[in-house]
Order: sequence, then C-alpha cells, then structure tokens
Amino acid sequence: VADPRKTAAGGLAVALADALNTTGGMWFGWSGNIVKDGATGEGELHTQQAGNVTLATVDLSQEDHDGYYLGYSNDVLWPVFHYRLDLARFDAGHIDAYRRVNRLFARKLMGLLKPDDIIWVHDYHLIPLASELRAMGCNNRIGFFLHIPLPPQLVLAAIPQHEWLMRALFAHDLVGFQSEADLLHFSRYVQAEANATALGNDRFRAYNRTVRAGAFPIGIDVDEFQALTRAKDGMDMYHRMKEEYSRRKLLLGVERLDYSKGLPQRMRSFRTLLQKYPENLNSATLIQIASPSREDMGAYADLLREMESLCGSINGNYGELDWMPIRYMHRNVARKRLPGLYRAARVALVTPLRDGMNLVAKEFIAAQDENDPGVLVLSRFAGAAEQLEHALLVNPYDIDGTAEVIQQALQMPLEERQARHEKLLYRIRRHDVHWWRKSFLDALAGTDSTDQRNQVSWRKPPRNEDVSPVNQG
Ligand code: ADQ
Repeated sequence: VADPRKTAAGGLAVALADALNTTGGMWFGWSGNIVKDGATGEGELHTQQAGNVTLATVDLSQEDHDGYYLGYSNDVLWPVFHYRLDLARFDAGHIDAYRRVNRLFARKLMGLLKPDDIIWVHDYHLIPLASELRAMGCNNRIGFFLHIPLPPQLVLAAIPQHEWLMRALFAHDLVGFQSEADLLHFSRYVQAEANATALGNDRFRAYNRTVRAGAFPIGIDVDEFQALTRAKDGMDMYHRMKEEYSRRKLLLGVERLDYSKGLPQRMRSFRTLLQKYPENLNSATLIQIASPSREDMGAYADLLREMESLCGSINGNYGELDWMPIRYMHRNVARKRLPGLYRAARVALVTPLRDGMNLVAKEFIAAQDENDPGVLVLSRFAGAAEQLEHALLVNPYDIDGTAEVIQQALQMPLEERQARHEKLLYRIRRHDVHWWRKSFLDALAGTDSTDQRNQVSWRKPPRNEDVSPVNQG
C-alpha cells in the first residue's frame, strides 16, 4: 500500500488515490513491514487516515513474507505468467503460505467491510482473496485487475494449482486484463479446461458462476506527467542532458532490473548496432537505468551479474577515452527528474520479452517535445504494443533485427518522427489512467450477479501432498 499523499508514489498510486478521494474509501493491503516470526504484531491491522482515504495495512511474518511474496507470488506466478517456466520454482510449501496470507487478508478485510462497499482487487498476489471473502459470506461486488500478462492455456497449466487459481477468478464479478491477447488466453483456458460457456458480451459461465472478463489497458496520467516534464526539476535535467550529449545521440532504457524486461538482449542488440553501423561509434550512447528489484532472489542476482559483465565488455571493446557506449546505472531516478531524461533522449528502447502493459513507453511519449520528438522502439510482446502500433515494433529475441530497427530510429527524419509521435500521443491521451479506472469501475458497477454470489462452493486449495504432478491427473 502506497501513501497517496506522497507524489513519489507514481501513476498507479495517483490514479487509485483519485478514485478513492472522490468517493472516500479504503486502501487495504500489506504494510511492507516484516515482523519476526511469532512476535506480537504479526497480522495486526494498522489504520491511518490520508484525507478521506483510510489506509489499512497488515504486517507479515518473515515466514509468510518468504513463502507468500518471494515464494509463490514471485517465484511461481511471476515467472509463469511471463512465460518463463524455466525460472519457476514450484517448491512445496509456497502454496500454503500464499493461501494462508490471502486468508489472513480476507479475515482482516471482512471486519472492515460495509454491505454496499465495492472491492477492487489488484494483481497476482491476491488471486484467491475474493474466494476467501466469499467463503466468509461476503456478498459485495468484487472486481479483479491483473497487471501482468496471462499466458496461454498450456503454459498456465504448468502451475500445479492452475485449476484452483482460475476457479478463484470466478469469485469476482469482473476480471480485467491489460490486453486483448490476455483476454483471449483467459477465454481459451476456461473453455478448454473448465468447459466454460461463452455467454457473449465477454461473460463466461463455469463453476456454477458467471463472470465478466474484459481488456482494460492501463494508461498514465498524461497531464500530470507533462506538468512534471515542464516543472523545474524536469527541465533542469533536460537541459543538463542536452548539453552533456550535444555531440552525441542519446538512447535510453529505464526499468526495474527484471528478467522480463529483456535487458541482456537489448545490450546485445546495441553491440550489434555498433558493429554493423560504425557511424554510431563515438556517437550513440545508451543510458540504461535499471532499478534494484527483488534482489534477494536467485534469478535476479544472476541477471545483475550478466548485465555487469555485458556492459563491461561492450564498454571495454568499443569505448574511447572520451566516449563510453553504455552508461549503466543500477539505481532509481527521482520521479520528478525522469521526464527530463526521457525528453533529452533521441530513442527510447522499451524491449521487454513479455510485459503486461509497460508504462515507461507511455511516459516517454508524454514527455517528448512535439516539435522535435524522440522515437519509441517497442517490443511487440509488451501489452502496450496493441495500442502503440505507430512506434517501431521489434522482436527483442531477434538481436540483428532489433539492431536494424534501432538504426532506423536513429536515422528517422523529423517529419516522420512528428507524425508518429502525434498518433502515439493521441492514443495515450484517449486511454489514460483516468479512462482505465472509470471504464473498469463502470463495467464493475454494470455487472449484475448478486443472485449468484452464494451459489458456488469454494473448494479448498490442494494441500502440499496433493499438488505433486503425479496427483494432478
Ligand atoms: P512494472 O513491471 O513495474 O509494472 P512499468 O509498467 O514499466 O513496469 O512501470 C514502471 C514504473 O516505475 C514507471 O512509472 C517508471 O517510470 C517507474 N520506474 C521504473 N524504473 C525506474 C527507475 N530506475 N527509476 C525511477 N522510476 C522507475 C507492472 C507490470 C507492467 C504494467 C504495470 C502497471 O509489469 O506491465 O504496465 O504494472 O499495470
């Protein structure tokens, strides 16, 4: 739970705070604090007031944090939902913690609910929250939004508890995805695995319940981001970078250091660019900012080492006394300075291997000078590609192909840059974060399923001994 009064909280926190501020409401979730196992305070509910929004948070024990957050959420659901079965660790025990914490949250939340409250659940950490609430007799309207991709049926089916997870989605009245591709995966999964009936209007019937599902691509607050760009810190950053790189062409990548973001592939494409198009030597400079993320997990430590070694070798092989091809920074940039950096870049490289949406792509567009805009190179595997087809779309696995497109971006004439930027800006304005919030909440308000909320029997999740592949048959 982010404190919506702090501007550092960013786009999503701002959008949700807006929604809550207009009606008043409560933001419920993990406090971010871990208390020692068995210590008093474990699972204790804290509330504080932020304007007319109540922040209600629960602390987690070390064991619950490790099993629920690091274990099941980030070592099972995150890799599988990003198509990385090779990185998933289906260790027994994690599912128990995942269920235990969701049940703990449900219990704490249940005591705070009023009968006409609308509940909006966010993301993969909380898939079974609604079914736990329903089992406790909760009849409120509940919507769920998945911020990450939903993989195809056969990838999803690798999770030993896939059937239980997907059944839990049917405890909601509305389930929202980032893209049409995700919605299609949902529809195919439930029809193939749960014998669901598609009722039309994006409604599906399975497990004795009807759920509505839709694609609600998340956006950014374009006006807020443009105001940040024009503010002093943004402009200072912009001028500093413009001056520093006046004789060079600046390329930029910004993300969390995560294996879904395609960073090593991007570095290799940049290396190929320098090899194949030597006019970029001593000129093209890639600033790569990768903020630390989930550092206590093995796959992330491996990625950190790989990035350090790749950037070191590219700089060692191609660098000059007065020019380094890559400036790699393993840290955060202050949100108020980020737009200035985006605006100073000639090309943004947003090349995830898989991404639910990707807000960096949209922020980059919002921050550009429309008279002299930069070019967005975007992975076709980011959810954002469905809306932003006027970017230069790439397949990030294709190292040579991506290098060619980066060269095209660096060479793009002003007129074409302007024409593409105009279309992209139109898209991100039309589907901004306020549109996203309103369209989801309107769709949720329009669902009509009070009559069926109690009909389904919520099956217990499999216990450890039941989740081995042998028993899945
Ligand atoms: P993320 O995977 O975190 O989000 P993204 O959508 O790109 O990815 O959002 C990242 C946010 O953090 C942006 O606002 C960006 O400006 C900021 N940020 C990233 N790196 C930063 C850095 N080094 N310094 C400062 N700020 C940084 C998940 C899903 C996405 C989905 C979002 C929202 O994985 O696919 O778009 O949720 O639904």
